[in-house]
Amino acid sequence: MKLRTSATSPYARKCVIVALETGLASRIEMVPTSPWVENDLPQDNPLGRIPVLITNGGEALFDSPVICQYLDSLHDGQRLVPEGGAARWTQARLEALADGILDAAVAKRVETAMRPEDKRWPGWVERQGKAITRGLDALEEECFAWGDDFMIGQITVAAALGYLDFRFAAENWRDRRPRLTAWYATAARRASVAQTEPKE
Ligand SMILES: N[C@@H](CCC(=O)N[C@@H](CS)C(=O)NCC(=O)O)C(=O)O
Repeated sequence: MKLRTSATSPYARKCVIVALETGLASRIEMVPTSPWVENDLPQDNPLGRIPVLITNGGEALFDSPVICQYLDSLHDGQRLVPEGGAARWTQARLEALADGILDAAVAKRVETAMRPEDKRWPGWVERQGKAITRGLDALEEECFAWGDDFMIGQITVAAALGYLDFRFAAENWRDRRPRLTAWYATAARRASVAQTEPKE
């Protein structure tokens, strides 16, 4: 299998964490790909986004939730994406919440760091910022219930918090969120999380 990935993409990071947690990483060739430069990425994903997983059968899978589900179907260990029961929906919702924080943070990053200054829209940045704040506040309320779980929902939360540290460190998401801060301090020590810290 090949994973089109980048060391800065939090969505790709989710997939690599799943690969490490499930022991599949050695079966995946990492193919560094930037979605922002002209290349053949659209041949694999018409949306021009990473991550994309090319299976051994040659199928190109995207986006990150689909790739994580696929990887989780390839091992015999503890499922990271629960197959059924209440846990399935709890994890799916948490993944959607953390992916949504990421979507807002990536949109804010594009608006503040990539869009030409004369074309920026401060109201859009403010809207994304509010979504991030509300999402983090929800995680602060909910994280006490996670216990030792580190499944697809918590993996996505770790990717989201790591991205905020990477791109928006000055905004200090830890402020007034002691439970989430403590949870992430523990999660960040896992080998799969520590090894995938984002870098330029
Ligand atoms: N929902 C997608 C989001 C993927 C995504 O937005 N990836 C970014 C890199 S972090 C990208 O490729 N952006 C290029 C673009 O949107 O044109 C997923 O979960 O994989």
